Amino acid sequence: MSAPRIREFRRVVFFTGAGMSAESGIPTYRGAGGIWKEYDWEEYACQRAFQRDPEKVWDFHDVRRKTVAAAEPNAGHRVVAEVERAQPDTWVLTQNIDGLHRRAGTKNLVELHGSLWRVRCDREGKVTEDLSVPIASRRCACGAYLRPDIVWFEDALNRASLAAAERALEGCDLLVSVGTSGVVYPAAQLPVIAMKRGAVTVEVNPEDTPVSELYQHRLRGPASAILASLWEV
Ligand code: BV8
Repeated sequence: MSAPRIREFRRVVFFTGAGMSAESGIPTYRGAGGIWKEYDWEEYACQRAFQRDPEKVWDFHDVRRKTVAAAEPNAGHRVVAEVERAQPDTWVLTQNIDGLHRRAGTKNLVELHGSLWRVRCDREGKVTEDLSVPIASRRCACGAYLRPDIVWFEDALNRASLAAAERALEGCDLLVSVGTSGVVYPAAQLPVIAMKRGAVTVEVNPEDTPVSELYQHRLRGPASAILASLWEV
């Protein structure tokens, strides 16, 4: 079966993971050079670690802010944003926290795991955008620590984000999964909604993943080249 052409569909959903930003120089989580190989998430990226040592968690997240701030959206992000400009019913459901889809111009965006560029008061829960690198203040005006507004392991995902993702998947006619190992739940479960609704499904990844067999088309290669080929006239 030849690869589907994005221009032949009206309601496209891109489901993206860390591999979408690999060509921007941002490390993925698993596999070669994965961030969890260098930093144990239980030490640096979960509420328990934050309660235990907020300064250590902030030091780690300042390193990530610096890495991501130096990165640019890549050609793959730009194709995804171009698809939305041409086909307004396009949605991007990303597990990434780097903000690169937004910087590339994507508007219909659900950040399932939050964003490195938002912070939340650990006492009041108030969320604000903060682009400072390193973070200008690690504390809220109320005196409590700010924490990154990121969905860490054992954090529940935002219900409104999940509902928006489910709505997009229920209505899509093409699902393109890009650069995800498909092992983190409940996000990993979301593509099944589109599959059950009969959408055409594509997996874009240089390697096979534990969920590859769920997809009708498995396109092996880097995100930017494959997405460009799916979008070309
Ligand atoms: C929840 C935050 C419940 C951001 C992340 C035991 C204990 C505790 C929890 C669990 C447990 N067992 C199961 C769970 C549930 C857990 C889970 O799923 N664990 C897995 C690992 C077994 N899930 C959770 O904890 C979730 N919360 O369940 O809460 C609850 C419910 C109600 C009330 C209270 C609580 C929260 C999940 C979110 C965790 N947050 N990180 C951060 O700190 O960075 S995880 C991390 O994984 C990122 O968010 C990331 O987005 C996500 C998925 O990873 P991928 O994006 O797929 O990246 P990965 O590196 O894995 O793969 C990259 C892929 O790209 C590869 O396939 C590679 O081949 C490909 N690639 C490489 N180069 C390219 C490329 N592709 C294209 N082009 C290229 N050039």
